[in-house]
Amino acid sequence: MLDIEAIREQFPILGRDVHGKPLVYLDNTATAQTPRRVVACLERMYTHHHANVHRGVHCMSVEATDLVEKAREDVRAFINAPSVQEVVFTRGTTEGLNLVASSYTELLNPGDEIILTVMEHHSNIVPWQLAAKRKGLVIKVVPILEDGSLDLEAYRGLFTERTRLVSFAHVSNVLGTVNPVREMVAIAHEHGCVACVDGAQAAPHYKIDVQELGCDFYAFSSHKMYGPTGVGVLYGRSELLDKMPPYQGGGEMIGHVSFAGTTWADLPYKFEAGTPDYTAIPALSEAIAFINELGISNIEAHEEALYRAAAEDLKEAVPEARIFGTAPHKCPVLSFLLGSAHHYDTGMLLDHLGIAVRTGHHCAQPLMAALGVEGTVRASFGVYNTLAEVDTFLAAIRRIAPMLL
Ligand code: C6P
Repeated sequence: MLDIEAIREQFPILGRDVHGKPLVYLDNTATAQTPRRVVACLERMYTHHHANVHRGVHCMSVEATDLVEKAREDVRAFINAPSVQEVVFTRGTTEGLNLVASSYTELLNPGDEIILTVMEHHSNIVPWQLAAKRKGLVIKVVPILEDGSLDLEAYRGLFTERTRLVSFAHVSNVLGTVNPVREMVAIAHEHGCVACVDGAQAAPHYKIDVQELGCDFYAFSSHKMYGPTGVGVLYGRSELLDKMPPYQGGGEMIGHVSFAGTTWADLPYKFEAGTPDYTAIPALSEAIAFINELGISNIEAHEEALYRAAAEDLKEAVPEARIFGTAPHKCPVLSFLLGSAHHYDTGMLLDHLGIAVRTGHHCAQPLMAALGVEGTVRASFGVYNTLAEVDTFLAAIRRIAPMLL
């Protein structure tokens, strides 16, 4: 059992008011709040170790470099990657996916096929569209079933002898569906394809073991898992990263530069052009320690209880409520509409009562089209949310529903 009140103490922001009401923060899927220890680490980096990494022989640069490399090892252990060479620091999930879409597709040929799913975030669609246009690739899309699960039969049916890669979300940011990654990766591998996983919404909630999942690439963001903004991780299998051309050029990623020709640094630095966010990277490591100390399965159980309470009582509070995403295995994301009320109006009224939810298409317009809606209201839970906050949320829903319906 987690001591949620003690956990909340670590998040000073949760004590603030919004429009004169105590904040109820239910937008964790967009960004989770940061505990004091993460903020303290950022401050320490600026006040004690603020020097560029991998460059200086001076003490502070060496310290900052050591902290970044320690964080790389912490990330490696967090996702059980075989080697730190396979842990690339990025700006976030979006950059990780762009890296793969831009660089891996250089190894493909016109007419080769890529499989995506209709539930993808735009950051796992648009980079592939850009690559498809550049390289003449064909994109195929897996549909969803009524409950928001992926249609696995359709997935199997999309493979042809030209399929080279699949890229899909571990967890949908709208439906909360947890996809059967291991099975989907195994199917991709049976067809000789590479499997890339968008782990943005899984990393804060579930144990990630890239070896057990079997995936070739796995991307996630720090700011969704109680870490600082501006940093993310791309795991890539070294055999593939070795074959891929650099994504960006600049300092750090080179072996030797001359006008006659330039060589690349070893992994992972070949994919880390320019000064990394060396203040945020150690703070990500602090967020990992926060998660590990609480225990990811305890976090999962607590959030599951919050989600169940909210989803069950929402239907009771407002019979006209429509919930999007009811797959048996889903994470604590509650996407809904109150009858025909506009998602924006619902979100605005909730905000005036101090409750932060996200509204709109959630950067998943093809999914919205498949659901036949323009947008939804999304309440998403983190480890510091309480059942009392779920009650506040439901009381607010009961109060605003008559104004909207
Ligand atoms: N989803 C949401 O409110 P970045 O912005 O790079 O940290 O993460 C992008 C991203 C990629 N994949 C999935 C499944 C995501 O949910 C996100 C970010 C946020 O749903 C902000 S749009």
